[in-house]
Amino acid sequence: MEAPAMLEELPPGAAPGKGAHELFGYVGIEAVLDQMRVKTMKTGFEFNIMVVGQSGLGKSTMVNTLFKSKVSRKASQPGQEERIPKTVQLQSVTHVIEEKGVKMKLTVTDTPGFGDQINNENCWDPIIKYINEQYERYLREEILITRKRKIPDTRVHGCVYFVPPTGHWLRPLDLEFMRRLSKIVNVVPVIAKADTLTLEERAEFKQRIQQDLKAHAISVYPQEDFDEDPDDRLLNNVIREKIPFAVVGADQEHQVNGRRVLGRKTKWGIIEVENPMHCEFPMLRDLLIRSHLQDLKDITHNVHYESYRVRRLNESNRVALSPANGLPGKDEDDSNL
Ligand SMILES: Nc1nc2c(ncn2[C@@H]2O[C@H](COP(=O)(O)OP(=O)(O)OP(=O)(O)O)[C@@H](O)[C@H]2O)c(=O)[nH]1
Ligand SMILES: [Mg+2]
Repeated sequence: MEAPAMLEELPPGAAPGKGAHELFGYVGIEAVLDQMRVKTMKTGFEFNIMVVGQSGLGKSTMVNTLFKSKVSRKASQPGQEERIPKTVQLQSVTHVIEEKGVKMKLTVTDTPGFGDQINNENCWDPIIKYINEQYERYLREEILITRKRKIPDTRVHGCVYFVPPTGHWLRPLDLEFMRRLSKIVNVVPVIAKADTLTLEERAEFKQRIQQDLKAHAISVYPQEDFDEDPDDRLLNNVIREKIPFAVVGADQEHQVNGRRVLGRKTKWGIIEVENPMHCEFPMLRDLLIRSHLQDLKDITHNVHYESYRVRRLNESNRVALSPANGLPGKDEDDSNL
């Protein structure tokens, strides 16, 4: 009740802003930051990643790498060999990670690799269907008259796309796949199995991929259009130069100079996945989990989900107005994506 009383004390015509501070004295608005912090700590937050790419590029290994690396500090037994089977269906792994009282529910969705068939037409369909299904789920909760206070969020905030380490250009299949994905989700491309390329090959391949993406107008994360201010642009420009990250995945731990490291043991040494001198997995993890987590969530909600929502609601309106109404099948809207 105090706020309106204070407003009434404003002299008529007094402009808020310049003189407002002296007029009200110290208000202490920054206390809201503490409130937001406490609230986030209580409720926690959800973050969902998906890995996509041709068969055998190390997607499942990368999911394990992510969970076994310092993200969750879930240690594995050294020398324990578990073969990762070929992924045959979409499956999600969830871990609740707690750090300094903040809880994060991290879900990584592993997808079956494509490219095994002679005809790879429409191999993106199951992935695109899954992404849209999560938007649909959220939308259905959101339009309920009695909404949940917190709608469970299964929407994919970041989609890591694995590019085969050919060292040439992007294949038409990868271009088409990423083109379709980038319209509905944040795509973070990576060069898979980067240990198979020399440092020069990596750098050259990276440049070619960047040129290819530009030439085909495929906008991967962080998208230039969504930079919020010049500072943001500066930071994201640095990241854009480094994308796609050349990553190596491993889920085995080894002893190196008395330290336990996650890496791939070869005849000529151990490739440490968490060592920035060896590969760019740490950059990928930092981008996803640390520096850009909230931004990935914001773009998913404000851009990708929003365009899905608008499209769906327009569609429903059209159907409701047309004489032969009846809601469209859920899959029908996937065709144009
Ligand atoms: N050299 C190298 N091999 C890797 C790397 N990551 C995974 N592998 C190996 O590649 C093989 C396939 O790995 P998976 O993780 O099963 O590949 P996937 O992409 O999940 O395969 P699908 O489930 O068939 O799509 C395994 O033998 C892994 O050990 C890597 O970064 N470098
Ligand atoms: Mg797999």
